[in-house]
Amino acid sequence: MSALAASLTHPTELFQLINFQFFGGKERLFPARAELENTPSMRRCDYYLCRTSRSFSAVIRALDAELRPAISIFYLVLRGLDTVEDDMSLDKKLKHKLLTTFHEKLYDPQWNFDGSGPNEKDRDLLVEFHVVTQEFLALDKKFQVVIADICKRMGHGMAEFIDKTVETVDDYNLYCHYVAGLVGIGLSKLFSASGLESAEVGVDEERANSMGLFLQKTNIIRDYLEDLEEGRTWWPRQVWSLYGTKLSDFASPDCEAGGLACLNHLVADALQHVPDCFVYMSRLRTQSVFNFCAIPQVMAIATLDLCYNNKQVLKRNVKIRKGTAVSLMMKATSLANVIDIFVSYSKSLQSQGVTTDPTYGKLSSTLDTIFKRAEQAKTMAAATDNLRHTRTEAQQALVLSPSVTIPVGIALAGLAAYYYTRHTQAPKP
Ligand code: D61
Ligand code: MG
Repeated sequence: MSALAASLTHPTELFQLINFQFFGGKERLFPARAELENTPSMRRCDYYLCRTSRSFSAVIRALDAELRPAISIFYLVLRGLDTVEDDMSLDKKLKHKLLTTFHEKLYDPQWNFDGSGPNEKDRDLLVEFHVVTQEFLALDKKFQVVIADICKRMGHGMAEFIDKTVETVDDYNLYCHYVAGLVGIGLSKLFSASGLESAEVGVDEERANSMGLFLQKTNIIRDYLEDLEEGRTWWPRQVWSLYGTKLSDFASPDCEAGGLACLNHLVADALQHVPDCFVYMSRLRTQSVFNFCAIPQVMAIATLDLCYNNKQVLKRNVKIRKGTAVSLMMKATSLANVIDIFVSYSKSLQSQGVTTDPTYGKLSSTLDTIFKRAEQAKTMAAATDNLRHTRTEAQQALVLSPSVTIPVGIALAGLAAYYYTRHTQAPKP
């Protein structure tokens, strides 16, 4: 209800929110797939997927059958790994050992871990991790090798940063590569391996990496205060030292000007990944995969626009309205629409641009590049948007939609009754 209240001043959002929540908008965008959760451990994994991710569970669950189990397990494996990384109560040596050997645990269906701190929100995922490994071992080998390889590389990368702070912009890019770029790379290889996307998607690691960096940098920018309070920081010193003497100073009102300039610097930096994201998304040919990739991206550009030059970021958690999120999700189902969303937020950023910021030039030129690439992507969209295939519409109509299942059910029952009476009739004399 508070979400509805927050959108009261935005009538179109309010309309979208009500449509989404009460008039089947959610089910149309995230169709309930024929139940794939046919083992107790897969049902448990689905429970953990929904519980550990508000933002990714809906798009993952709407994926086609070829990908849904592999990507659910990929998510849970990395969420488990991230729970180890994020736990500041763990002994550092143990943490290092766990992170670097986590990929081996995937082949041990008995392995669990109950040593996470009591306040770790996903500690019970590790306590019951055998449900994840059991389902991991049930996946096709071609998926297992991708997941285990990414888990190994991410774990080693996270271990590298246990004692290392993010000093340079190179460190920042490297850390984001480990925790999110590798997710993009792994996902792309899973897409290609499933046959739902071309080989090209899985081979171009640079574009896949950018998809992850754009999402992770947006999180890091937005979570400034939350991370600071938890005693860790991902804003690179090379950037923040241009604007202040201590990163935590930005939270105090006297250092607000420096804090905002630093924030704007990081927003301009994150926007550099957008052209790669356009190229990446323009290659996707399967509707459910497109939605899965595009929805987080449009949330990220909306979040960057909200964060830009916004002192609230330095003082409390900021979040886009639920109504905005729902409107964006509903729209982000074609490349043309996704590009429009990016252009619209880029114009907003352009109009807010602080001309006195040292990075104003950088922001402007990055936005200009985005506008140019958006033009090119739109011509691409005109040719490809209607080629994308929605595997499930036909299947779903047959399997799930009551408007089909009820009449089909009645017809089948009638047919059965007809054959029954014919074949059980007494033979004619
Ligand atoms: C297309 C679609 C989705 C994509 C993508 C391309 C490329 C990359 C990503 C998703 C990953 C984006 C990560 C952004 C959110 N950041 C985090 O969750 C941080 O942890 C990073 C390490 C664990 C990554 C787990 C993950 C996330 C999303 C997935 C996935 C795995 C697998 C499949 C699909 C989506 C962050 O977490 C903070 C938190 O707990 O809230 C942190 O610790 O910094
Ligand atoms: Mg983490």
